[in-house]
Amino acid sequence: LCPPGVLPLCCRPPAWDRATRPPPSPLQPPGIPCRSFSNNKIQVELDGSSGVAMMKLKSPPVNSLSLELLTEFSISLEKLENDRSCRGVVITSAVPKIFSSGLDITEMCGKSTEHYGEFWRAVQELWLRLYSSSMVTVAAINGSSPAGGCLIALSCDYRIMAENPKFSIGLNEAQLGIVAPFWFKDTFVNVVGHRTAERSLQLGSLHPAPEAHKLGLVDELVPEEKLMEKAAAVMAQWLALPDHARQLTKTMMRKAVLDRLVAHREEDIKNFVTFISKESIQKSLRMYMEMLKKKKS
Ligand code: CO8
Repeated sequence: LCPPGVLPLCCRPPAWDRATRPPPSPLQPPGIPCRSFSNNKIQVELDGSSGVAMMKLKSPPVNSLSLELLTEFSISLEKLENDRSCRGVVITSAVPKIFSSGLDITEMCGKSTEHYGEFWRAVQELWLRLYSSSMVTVAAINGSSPAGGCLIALSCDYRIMAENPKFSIGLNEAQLGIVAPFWFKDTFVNVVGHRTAERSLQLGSLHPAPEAHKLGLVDELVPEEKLMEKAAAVMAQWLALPDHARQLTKTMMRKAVLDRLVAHREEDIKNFVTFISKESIQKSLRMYMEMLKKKKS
């Protein structure tokens, strides 16, 4: 039970319905830092003095976005969003060499249609929360970041990537025989522009870090050991501005894309379930998983 005057998380308006941060709770005096928290899949530490949280994905071996990780990710963002002392979040990985391998393919293979529906709703939920976040969001990309991993990074306000050319990033869905949905595409276009997005999406390209930087897919490259220092500096620059002006500007830039999914959410789930349930698509995904396993041996 929540204390009087505090809505439970599930009853609070989602971030994309709010132009600015929620009013302070009478039970939470300003200046009190929220506790750090972690679960099986995510570790969050909030620095009360700077108002910046460090969120680390820790789901080895490759931080694939399973239903559990997606859910924990959304809950963690919601907790920070509702904490007045938190103004920004750096998203990074606790797994060496991998930021996130994207959606967990095993969640999309050989499961029931109900499961596919639940899974896709969780993917939508995370994107809606992250893309509409009123916090400053910085992706510190310390490893490879294909498909859904790239979407997480694209949804942030700023992307800094470790300059290792072995790390790659992109929306490679076409390589798996699947199609990135319209809101993945919209998010990509908003970062790199139409032409670059069109070519990269059709080819399912994974861009090595230096190429990703050239295309504007990531904003900066830094040596891996400087990644967190750089993220803190970028965060300080963005937080130097008044929150409300930055938040309203962000809403203005992103609202049309967010509204499009909100308006077509159920239809998008239906489309996903129909598409992913097709035997031809299931076969492509199974072959892709086998290819990943063979690559090892
Ligand atoms: N999901 C599930 N398992 C995965 C995934 C994944 N996305 N990625 C890797 N794994 C598994 C591997 O199969 C392997 O399993 P096992 O140990 O049992 O053999 C284990 O994780 C480790 O993988 P690797 O040995 O390949 O690890 P490496 O460090 O050599 O490479 C990479 C890491 C670069 C991340 C590599 O694993 C890779 O390229 N993975 C595939 C990434 C990918 O293509 N993801 C796309 C997912 S689809 C998506 O996100 C958007 C879908 C939109 C759907 C729209 C439909 C309408």
